[in-house]
Amino acid sequence: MQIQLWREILEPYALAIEEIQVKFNHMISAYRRAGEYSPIEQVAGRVKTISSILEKAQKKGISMDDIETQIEDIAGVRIICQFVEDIYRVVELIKLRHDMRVVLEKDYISNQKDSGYRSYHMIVRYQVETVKGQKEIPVEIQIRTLAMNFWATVEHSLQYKYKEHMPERLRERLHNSAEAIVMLDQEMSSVRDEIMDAQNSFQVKANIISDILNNIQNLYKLANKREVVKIQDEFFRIYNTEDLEQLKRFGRELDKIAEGYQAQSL
Ligand code: 0O2
Repeated sequence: MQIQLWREILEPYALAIEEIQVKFNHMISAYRRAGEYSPIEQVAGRVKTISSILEKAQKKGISMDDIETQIEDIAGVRIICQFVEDIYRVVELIKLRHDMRVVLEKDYISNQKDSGYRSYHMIVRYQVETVKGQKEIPVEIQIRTLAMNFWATVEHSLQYKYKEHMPERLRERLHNSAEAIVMLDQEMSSVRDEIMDAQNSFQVKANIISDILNNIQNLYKLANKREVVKIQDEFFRIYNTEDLEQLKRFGRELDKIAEGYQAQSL
């Protein structure tokens, strides 16, 4: 890695991260639009700063020329899930993809690190198209629960502050809190089905309401205004009953009415 060119060298890494984030975010929206539970809750990405790249290279005794081949987390994507079960589902989904090739997996959930760190890591190789041609980029994907992420974020900042000199009492507290996080994840998993049901019906309701409102808005352009106002009043009446089945029926009937008007307008 030529240090004076580091901005240029890191560009394809930034591109890889942007593309991968778009793809995972699209996956979240696709699940939600279909009224299904998304195993991915959030996605974030970053290119390692040049100072952390140099620090890691120095720590691991990697020469400047070998940085690009030896440091595999220059591009990093973090996937946050609600439940531990979702992490393994995401791992399988990634393995099925044709646009990223998994070259390494580290399961720090089954094999918790001594620090207490838990997360599932994958190194994938991802191809980008740059103005200079194609380039295959290694990307580290860290998959963890919201609870694991909370712990790792706090611990990471303390590590940054103390380096190798973390006070023993603090280290012990972090160990204890890591155990509490394991328990929290287990507790949440035990009510996973119930939480997923609640979230699904929330999403289904949101999708139905959005479809109904779209139809009503379109009908304002196509149908008699008095008739649309009547439909709208009926929608508010059903909405206030909080009866999802009635709302679904109303949505289906409105679809037919909207289709009828659309056919007439052609
Ligand atoms: P940053 O700032 O997040 O990029 P290592 O030899 O342990 O330094 P290795 O072998 O390259 O790292 O891979 P490993 O162990 O899978 O860890 C890579 C990344 O996982 C780290 O990147 C952290 O992001 C995260 N990680 C690993 N162990 C811990 C831990 O004990 N606590 C926290 N909070 N995060 C951890 P970087 O480069 O260390 O840091």
